[in-house]
Amino acid sequence: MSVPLINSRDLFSKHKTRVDRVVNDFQKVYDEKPDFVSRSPGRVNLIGEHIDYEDFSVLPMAIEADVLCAVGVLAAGKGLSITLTNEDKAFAQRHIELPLDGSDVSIDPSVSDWSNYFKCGLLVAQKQLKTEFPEKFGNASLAGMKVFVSGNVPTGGGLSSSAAFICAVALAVVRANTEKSYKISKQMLTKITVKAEHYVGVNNGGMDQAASVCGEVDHALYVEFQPQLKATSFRFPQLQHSEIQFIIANTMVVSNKVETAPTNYNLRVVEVTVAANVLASKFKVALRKTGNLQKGTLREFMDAYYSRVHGASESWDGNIEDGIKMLNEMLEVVEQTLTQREGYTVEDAAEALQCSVQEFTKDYLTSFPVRFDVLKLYQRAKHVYSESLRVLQALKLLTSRKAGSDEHFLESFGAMMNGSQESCDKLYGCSCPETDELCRIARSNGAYGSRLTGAGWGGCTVHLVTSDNADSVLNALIEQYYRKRFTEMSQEALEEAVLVSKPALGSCVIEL
Ligand code: NG1
Ligand code: MG
Repeated sequence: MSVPLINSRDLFSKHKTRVDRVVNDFQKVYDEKPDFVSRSPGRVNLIGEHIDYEDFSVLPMAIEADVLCAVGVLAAGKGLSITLTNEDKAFAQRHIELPLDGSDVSIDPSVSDWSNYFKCGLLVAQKQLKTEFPEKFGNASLAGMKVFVSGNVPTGGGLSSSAAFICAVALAVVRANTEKSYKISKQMLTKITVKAEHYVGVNNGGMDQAASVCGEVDHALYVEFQPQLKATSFRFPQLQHSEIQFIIANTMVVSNKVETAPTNYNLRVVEVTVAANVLASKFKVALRKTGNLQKGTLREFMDAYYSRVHGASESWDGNIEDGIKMLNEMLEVVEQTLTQREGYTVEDAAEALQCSVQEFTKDYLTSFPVRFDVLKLYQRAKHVYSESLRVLQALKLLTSRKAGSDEHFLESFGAMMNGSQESCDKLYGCSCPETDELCRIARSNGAYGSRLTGAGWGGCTVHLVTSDNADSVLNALIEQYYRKRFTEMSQEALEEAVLVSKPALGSCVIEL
């Protein structure tokens, strides 16, 4: 399926107002009309945190908050540069010179600047265009562009403003450099943007891009990464008297992913990678080690272990019941194998992998900067397997709900969300006191389940409610959290910080 092309006349009024505004703003800055607008939304992850980079499936949905890029394409001979303007004055105007010979733009990950994210989207789009149209783009520059960006996904908030921005940019670059008849597929746009943030030093998985690109109105997504990337959309079950809803509440604690990566995000990726390899080495199974960054995942270990121990010729095919059985067995294996509960020093880890400290350092600690005293292999692996198990249980509950009361459904799904939060906090160490507080308030005022969403260490939380009790949970959060902590907060800011969210459309190009 290709990324949709939508005529601005067909947009719903709320979206239309935003698109009209960005078109107007473009005109004010550049004194001409843009050619088109590209759009990509943020996402909220319902369950399945920190497991996408281990190739386990996740359950996110795209949200209405999004990033819009109004684009004017420079005609041939009118310059090979990109001018970038952001509606938010905190992000100053930038110029990017496009290399004449079509070589890559340079990205310096040590400098924290918003234009780096633009360059990430630009770079992956360019690589794709070079692969698909080598004659046109092999040794030649892309078209110059004027861009006006407007985003309302909170940054550093766990709603994936970065993926929304990068996906909107990559889409804009492809659109600006191809014929009108050319349409990029959702799968291709996801595939190329998944690795884009690696250029700014974040070793992320692919959930955010898949959700942002593939989102559908009123549908959540089940995103699988193996054997290939696949997003299946589904509706929430109908309740008898009310409707399932999700509240998103921002802690207002901003976690800058790039700056905190060495002790937070990238360190977790290292810990689970080392855990997978220690398990593989103990059970004498081989992991597929492809490329420089990919050094084996807990999913690969699970597949390899199964083939080896159970003599199966194939690995797990995604069947829910089989997956539940296998993940339970993995939890047992972790319990018995990763016995150093207090953590592994570099020496301990090297010993477990039967290699020297130098080799260990070279293999695991040099691709992305990390800082730690010990690697918590037991805790991190236990989180990944138990969280993946919860995703399958949640999916089963969502898709095969025959009998059972609404209350039973809400309580079971909520319990999984609460279990996820507990695991993120205790085993993965990615919660924070503000997140805990929002979850406590929501639960004690009727939310069925509450958890952090996105990478954590601040950012947003998500809460399962129904249309019957959404207002009372919302009010409790406002009174007991926001009004108490942020006495000066405007109504507008409050409405952005805490809201009932609906599954929304993914990436699209808007024709004017
Ligand atoms: P956020 O915090 O929304 O950027 C990050 C990763 C995801 C995933 C989640 C944790 C990026 C771009 N995204 O999401 O791939 O690993 O954390 O589940 O870093
Ligand atoms: Mg992000």
